[in-house]
Amino acid sequence: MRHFLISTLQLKTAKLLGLAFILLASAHFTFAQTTPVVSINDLSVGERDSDLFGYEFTVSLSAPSTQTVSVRVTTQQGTATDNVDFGAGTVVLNIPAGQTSQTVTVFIIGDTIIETNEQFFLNLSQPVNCTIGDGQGVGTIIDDDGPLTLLNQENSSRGLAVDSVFHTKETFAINTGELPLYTSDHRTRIVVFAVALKLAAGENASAVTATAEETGGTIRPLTVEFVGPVPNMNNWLTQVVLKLNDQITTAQDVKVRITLHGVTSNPVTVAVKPQ
Ligand SMILES: [Ca+2]
Ligand SMILES: [Ca+2]
Repeated sequence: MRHFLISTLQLKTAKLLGLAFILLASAHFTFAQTTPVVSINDLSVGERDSDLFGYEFTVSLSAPSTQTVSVRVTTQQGTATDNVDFGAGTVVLNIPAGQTSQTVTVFIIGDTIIETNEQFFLNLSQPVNCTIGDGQGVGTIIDDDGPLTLLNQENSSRGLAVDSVFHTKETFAINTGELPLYTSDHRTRIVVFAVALKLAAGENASAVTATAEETGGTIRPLTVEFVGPVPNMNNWLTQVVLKLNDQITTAQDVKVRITLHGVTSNPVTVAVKPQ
């Protein structure tokens, strides 16, 4: 792994802010004759509340080359601001012969300001021994300081929810009888997905409570069994596993809410049915 320093001016800025703005690049191995096409991916990343946290973009070749390939990668601010929301900089990536990708780490600067999601860009230029395909990576910084929010299905008040074992969608059977045999109580667990769910240090699922509001208005508690990040989502999405309550005795839509630190989320609708 190599460290690429940026410009002197940016470094001075970095020192002023007490931050070290560097891009890290690391190479991956894997070989071709024709001029490869170089591209960069897009990323959505979680903001966090303080300090810097690095996220890796991947610059990849359409095929390995027999020559060293290089391309310049430069950050560009969009709604996200240079050296306020992310560490700005530029770096020349060399991809040695036979290799097909390198990663570029961009450091996101956490804050506790409520704001909209913000974007910045990573632009590819000055290709050597390659041509540029998708030359712009879009970085979206997902704010985590706004209201605790459960995700809906697109254009719907219905919750984004899946069975925790089978990943099937609603309707969810509350009591699955003899099947499945994964739990002795045969009660279904569902996963709902939240943004801006921030556990304090040392906290776990016990800090979160959940309810299901029946169509008649009765509030049923739901046991919160797990709260944690969704893997490979760069820390912006949290999964919450809820055990359904068999005091709900008729098939219906219920409104699910979660609460953390005295703040309750939006309701999302989920269809359930007793077995
Ligand atoms: Ca934040
Ligand atoms: Ca923020």
